[in-house]
Amino acid sequence: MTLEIIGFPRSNFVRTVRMVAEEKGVSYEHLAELPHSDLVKSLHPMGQIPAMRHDGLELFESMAIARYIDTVFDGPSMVPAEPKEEAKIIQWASFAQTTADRLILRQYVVQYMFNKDKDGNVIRDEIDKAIKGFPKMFRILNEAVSSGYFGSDEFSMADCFLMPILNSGQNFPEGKEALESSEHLKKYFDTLSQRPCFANTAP
Ligand SMILES: N[C@@H](CCC(=O)N[C@@H](CS)C(=O)NCC(=O)O)C(=O)O
Repeated sequence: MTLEIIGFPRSNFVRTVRMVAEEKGVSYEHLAELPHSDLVKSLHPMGQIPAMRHDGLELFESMAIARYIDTVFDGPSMVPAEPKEEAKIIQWASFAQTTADRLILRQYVVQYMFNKDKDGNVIRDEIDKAIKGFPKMFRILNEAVSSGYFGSDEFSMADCFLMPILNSGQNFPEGKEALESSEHLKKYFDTLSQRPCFANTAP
């Protein structure tokens, strides 16, 4: 049965799981469903994306989906085989999925996109709070990519979690400034932007 990845392409987490599939060379059907569509609600108790169907299995949560695709299909492994190295990659992937996503996507990007007054002007309060956390967050990320990839000197699942978040953040002024003033992170972002798994999943 064909792998189905369900979720609107602008979602960073949908892009993460598509990047894993692309990087491994797994063919899949992409159903570009919005959160809370009837199909998504039938697959995820909170109506969130991404969701996945394959061979009788229904799954949600990007980490579970990414690991399932990595384990079940042929192609290059997205985590190292050595347990300590694997743990480090999952550590950074989880850091991106939880802490970096919360600050850069939910508390910043989403505010720019959806937190507007009745005249359509962005309400700055939440954005101004979020950007206070940028220096520390971007310092951590800058250091973590200094060997070329996220927490590693080889491409891994952690990069599939981080790249879509950085990409969304740099669409807005303070995110762009924070990325451009982080030497290693800027180089990392520019290099990985050319990688087919990222380029092929552009929204
Ligand atoms: N922990 C979940 C988070 C999924 C998530 O937040 N998805 C967003 C889109 S990027 C969504 O569906 N938002 C709509 C909502 O939360 O109601 C995962 O990693 O898959």
